[in-house]
Amino acid sequence: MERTLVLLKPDCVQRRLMGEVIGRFERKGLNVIAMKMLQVTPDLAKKHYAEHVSKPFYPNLEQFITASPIVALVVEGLEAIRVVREMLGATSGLKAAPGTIRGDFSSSRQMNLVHASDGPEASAREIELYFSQDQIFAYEPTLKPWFRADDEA
Ligand code: 3AN
Repeated sequence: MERTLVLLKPDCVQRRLMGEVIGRFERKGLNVIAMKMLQVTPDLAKKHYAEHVSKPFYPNLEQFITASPIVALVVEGLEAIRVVREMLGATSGLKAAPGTIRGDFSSSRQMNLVHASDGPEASAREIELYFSQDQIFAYEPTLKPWFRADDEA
């Protein structure tokens, strides 16, 4: 099982797309094991986007991500990090394939609706930024036998 951090960014919340996006993860068979609404502070933005802080586009990125509340989730599933990234599609909504979340609902690189961790190290680091251990609920979904066979783990 893998865990990945997902953020429904300000544009996703403002455009009333939270249910659509969370619904796609649920219908795929992924497990939402933590969720909260929060307003990202400039300090948290700098930690989250540490790799982008020195880039010229960072001030705009920080302005956007701190402008309005977001929803943070921890999503769990087999190969969840790759699976969720593929469900989001390419970074720019203009390049993202139809059928992906960004491909279907975004036409922007900045307002691309959803963030998801891009690897196991990022996922561990990002989950810790947003959630304490007691805010994460590992539970076995009772529907599991209807999502995959026993030998698929
Ligand atoms: P992803 O969200 O697919 O992981 P990242 O982490 O490369 O994409 O980028 C995060 C955000 O940083 C993007 N949504 C965008 O707002 C901004 N960004 C990334 N690369 C550029 C760029 N070359 N020019 C402007 N903004 C960028």
